[in-house]
Amino acid sequence: MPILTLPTTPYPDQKPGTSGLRKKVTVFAQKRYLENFVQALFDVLPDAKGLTLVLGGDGRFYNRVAVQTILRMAAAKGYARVLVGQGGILSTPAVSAVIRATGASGGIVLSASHNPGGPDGDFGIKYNIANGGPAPEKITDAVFARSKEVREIRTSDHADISLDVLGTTTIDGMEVTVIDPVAQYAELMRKLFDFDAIRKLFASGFRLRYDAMNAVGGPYAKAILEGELGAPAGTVVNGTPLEDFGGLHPDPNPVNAEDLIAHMFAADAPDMGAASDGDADRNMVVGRRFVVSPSDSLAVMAAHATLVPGYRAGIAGVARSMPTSTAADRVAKALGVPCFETPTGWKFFGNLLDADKVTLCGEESYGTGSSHVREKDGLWAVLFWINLVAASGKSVETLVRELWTAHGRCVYSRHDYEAIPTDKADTLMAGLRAQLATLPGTTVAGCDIAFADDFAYTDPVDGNTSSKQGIRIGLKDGSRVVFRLSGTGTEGATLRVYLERHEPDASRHYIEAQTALQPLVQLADAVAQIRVITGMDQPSVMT
Ligand code: VG1
Ligand code: CO
Repeated sequence: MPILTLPTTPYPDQKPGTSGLRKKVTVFAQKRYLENFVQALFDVLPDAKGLTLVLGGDGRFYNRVAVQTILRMAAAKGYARVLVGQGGILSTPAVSAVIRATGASGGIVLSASHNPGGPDGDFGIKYNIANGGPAPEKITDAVFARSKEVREIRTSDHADISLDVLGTTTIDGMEVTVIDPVAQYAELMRKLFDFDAIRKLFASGFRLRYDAMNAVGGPYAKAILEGELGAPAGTVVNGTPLEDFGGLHPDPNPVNAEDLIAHMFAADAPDMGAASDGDADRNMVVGRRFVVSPSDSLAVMAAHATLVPGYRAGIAGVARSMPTSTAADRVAKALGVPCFETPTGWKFFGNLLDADKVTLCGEESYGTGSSHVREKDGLWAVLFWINLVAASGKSVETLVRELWTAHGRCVYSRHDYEAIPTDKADTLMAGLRAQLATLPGTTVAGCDIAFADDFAYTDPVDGNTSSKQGIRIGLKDGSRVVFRLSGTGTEGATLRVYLERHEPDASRHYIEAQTALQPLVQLADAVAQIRVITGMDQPSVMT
């Protein structure tokens, strides 16, 4: 079959955001929209002769079409081999695991992660490099630049291949191997966790409810929890990946996973609840009638890591994204290991992990992970927690309350204002930036401001800098408010306001977070004029 060169016209809007290029399916379905982006990527990457590419996605609408298109283009690029998940399915952490285990040169993840799916929903594409992690900004910037110039698509005219049967075929001399999406990942989990102890825990009657939100986490959770660890059938709910996630918003937080929360607060609640997102890299952990904040989750994992076989030797350090609470910093300090603060997005953790500066990483947005892959990993985090429960004999709630007793509670919440007209969101951020010099030393809404800045990061490994990563306002008592605009949304702009207050007084740990954070909410509105500029009285989502 010949390789074809097809003319194309560049699109101006193919700038990757926090995690790849995400757009409405209707945008991706435009003529050669996907092809242009993939061509821009392939133009930026070196010669593919002899190299292996990993390919898979979260199964959402358009996944299968995109897989076939990319296979044909990969053949034209000259890859020796593509490993594609059966049915076109691979979770984000599984792509990372497969790249690392097979020595592939990189991988393409087809997902818009936590964004809704279906014909009217979102689609996304992301490139991961040879370490298994998201491409750094140097690459994503180059791809964007190239996408504005791309005039030719190189592809094969080979017919679609079957994605449903395991085995190898070829497209124009390129081998395509359809792999079991779970096998390699499960192998890695067996190495990290005490499967025997977890089996005993389930055998003793421990009850878990894992809500895969009709997304890609289902097959992984079913195979490992029910298949290997003896969790009863039905432990994993919403476990079959659906093209539209059954209408669910596969973002595992108490608002979108309300059904799980209802079960966890019922009279006969299971011992532990968990959920993962569209591409299974996020996790929410819930105790019986007790919601765990993702920032606390990272801190608990760091504090008890040595209870888990894969981390028995201790952790080298911890990294968290800037808006994530400082709970992990406090644990790291007590352990005598460093804690790094990075911009939002997993791509900033890659260098720290590669250089062995950190072992555990986390974000406030329900993402936790470790050096086992170069992505956040939903099921891994859930297995980590189950392993902690098994090894300590303590409940999820007790593990978190002990963290608060030892280090104080970092009371935390994120308020999202969604679908703001972009010009208004820009006005709001510009207004904040204009006040940075004058805010320190003043008192606003009863809060004494110590500092105000726009977070900038210099990567300690390669020296690359990233600026304008979020406005921070810090108070004299250590509380802080952070403002940034989302880089994953596809409708207008989303303002994220992150609120954190440290409460050392144990008698006040029971105060509900939204109540305890009210003074900071007032401060945020006073400095950013959120209600005036957006016309919104309330956040769209509070987590
Ligand atoms: C959000 C989260 C961020 C996360 C990113 C990708 O980005 O805040 O912490 O890394 O999503 O997660 P933003 O720019 O919208 O705030 V995933 O699971 O959607 O790939
Ligand atoms: Co995700």
